[in-house]
Amino acid sequence: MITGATSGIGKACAQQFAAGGYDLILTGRREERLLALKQELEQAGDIQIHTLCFDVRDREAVHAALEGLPAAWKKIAVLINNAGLAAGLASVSEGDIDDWEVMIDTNLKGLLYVSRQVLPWMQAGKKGHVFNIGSTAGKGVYPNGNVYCATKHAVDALSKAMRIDLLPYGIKVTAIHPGAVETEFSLVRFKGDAQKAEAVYKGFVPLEGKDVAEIVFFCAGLPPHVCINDLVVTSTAQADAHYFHKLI
Ligand code: NDP
Ligand code: 8X3
Repeated sequence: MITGATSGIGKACAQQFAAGGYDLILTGRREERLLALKQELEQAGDIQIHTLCFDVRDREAVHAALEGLPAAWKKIAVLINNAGLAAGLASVSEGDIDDWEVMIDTNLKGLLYVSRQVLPWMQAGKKGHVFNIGSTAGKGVYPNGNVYCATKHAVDALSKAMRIDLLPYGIKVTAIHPGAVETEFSLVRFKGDAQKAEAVYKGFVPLEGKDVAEIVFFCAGLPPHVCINDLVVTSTAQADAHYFHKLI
């Protein structure tokens, strides 16, 4: 099951796991994209795709969508908590409080709502693998990134905590912390301003969604006794949350 499969890292994970023969539950708010991806992936391989259209911020909708899954689909082997976003880039004194709410509700509470629903099913089967997509912004901070960075620090903390809680059930928890990946992320952050979004990836070769997806797939394929707990991956031009070597 992949949250936020309509774009970027989540979509690339869907393509990667589909190519690896996994049946998939794909979620997001943009139904037409989910259906197009389902058609593309089912045509390409002998797999089944179940799509669920909901907003991860909507606690009732998360519950209803997942409870409504047919029993066979509730045997989730891998959960990729990927849905997330940044909204705005401004100092704490100037930030838009609505943007803060959206980031906290999506990146933190949404991840919790989905996990709260799926984890008991994994626990019942005494196996499973949870991937939380954090960020280099969860390991360090950068100017005006304040609340986004705080949500990703929280994802980092939750991943550590989930790992401990799930240890008795043999469930793996892998936190993946990518640096800059060229997706719709910056377009969303800058509210559709394509020029601002493109500028983020100028002067260096950023990661692509596929780069992250390949790593997630590799981690998911490790033997049952091996777990990569925490993984930071950046473009070769990025050293940490803040420091880039850009040729511009
Ligand atoms: P995209 O904007 O390309 O994709 C974001 C995905 O999240 C979309 O599928 C979107 O689906 C989904 N999503 C967002 N809000 C909601 C919501 N409220 N309910 C349900 N789904 C939602 O960005 P990325 O692929 O880059 O981002 C994926 C994850 O990776 C995020 O958690 C992001 O923070 C993280 N990340 C991104 C990096 C980057 O540089 N791009 C680097 C490090 C981490 P829809 O709009 O259809 O609902
Ligand atoms: C997304 C990458 O650098 O915009 O997490 O925070 S960054």
